Amino acid sequence: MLIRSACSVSESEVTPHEVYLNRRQWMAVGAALGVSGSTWAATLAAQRSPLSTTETMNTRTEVTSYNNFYEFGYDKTDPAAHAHTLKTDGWRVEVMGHVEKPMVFSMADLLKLAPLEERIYRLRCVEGWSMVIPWIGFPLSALLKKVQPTSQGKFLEFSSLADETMMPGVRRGLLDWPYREGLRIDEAMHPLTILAVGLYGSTLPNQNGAPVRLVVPWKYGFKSAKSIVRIELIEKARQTSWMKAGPNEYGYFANVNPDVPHPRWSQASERRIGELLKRKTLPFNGYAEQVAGLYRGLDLKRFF
Ligand SMILES: Nc1nc2c(c(=O)[nH]1)N[C@H]1C(S)=C(S)[C@@H](COP(=O)(O)O)O[C@H]1N2
Ligand SMILES: [Mo]
Repeated sequence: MLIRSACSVSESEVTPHEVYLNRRQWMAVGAALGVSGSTWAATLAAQRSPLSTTETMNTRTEVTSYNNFYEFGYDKTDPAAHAHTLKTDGWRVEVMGHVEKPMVFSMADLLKLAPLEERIYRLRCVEGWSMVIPWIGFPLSALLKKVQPTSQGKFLEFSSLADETMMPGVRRGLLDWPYREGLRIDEAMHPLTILAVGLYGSTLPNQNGAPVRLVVPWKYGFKSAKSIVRIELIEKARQTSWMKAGPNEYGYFANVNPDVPHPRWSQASERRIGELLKRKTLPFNGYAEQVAGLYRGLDLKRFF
């Protein structure tokens, strides 16, 4: 049995908001990603999406020092300590399988798909903690529109980089590598689902999944694969790395659900990093209004 839990829903702030960096800083960000200044200039108008939560954000230090990234070790502090060995220059993301137009995207190609937005989302880890993170990204649907899934492209499989020369956790075999995750096509097309390339107005720190990672805010954090190198459109869902690691503990959907306990702990509440008292976990992490319809008729206790 699995679980899911949620944080809280909130009304969006519609006021446009300029991301924090000045032009010179954005140019430096672009150079770090190997993207031309003009591509980044186009992102200067990046605004806060109305799909953002208005809850208080976690600090940049919290967001970048308490992480799960098993390729760099088990402990929450391992990614910040060890992910500096990850090299992201010349990064490519291959999109293939049941698509009309298989493509290999550079970071510059990805940034041309859609304007970048700031999306402040709750992230609820299956371990019982949560954070509020200001991501910079764009809807995954923009990439899918480009490659055009065929009628057989019913699910997506995401693969993270698995390079043992840069990733000590891969050498140690902590999971079945590469880290693999999956979404149903309608989940992938949902406007809340983004590919993130930054946070707090800057490119993604390595420990948060540089240079590009998935963010699916109504699902447990483990669904949001980091440092993605491949997206395959497939006809039947495949087992994910976490399903292989614990078939009774981690389901394919992994929707946050306070009513479905993890076999070893409740998912009814969560600790927001930086707070002492626990909060109630909300169904679909507080995004039920937007996403519950995707699962109409599905027994979420069985399909956790
Ligand atoms: N490739 C990869 N992606 C991953 C993980 C991982 O170990 N490897 N951990 C997941 C888990 S369990 C969580 S909670 C989130 C954490 O994201 P954050 O560290 O940016 O907050 O990343 C997810 N993505
Ligand atoms: Mo997690």
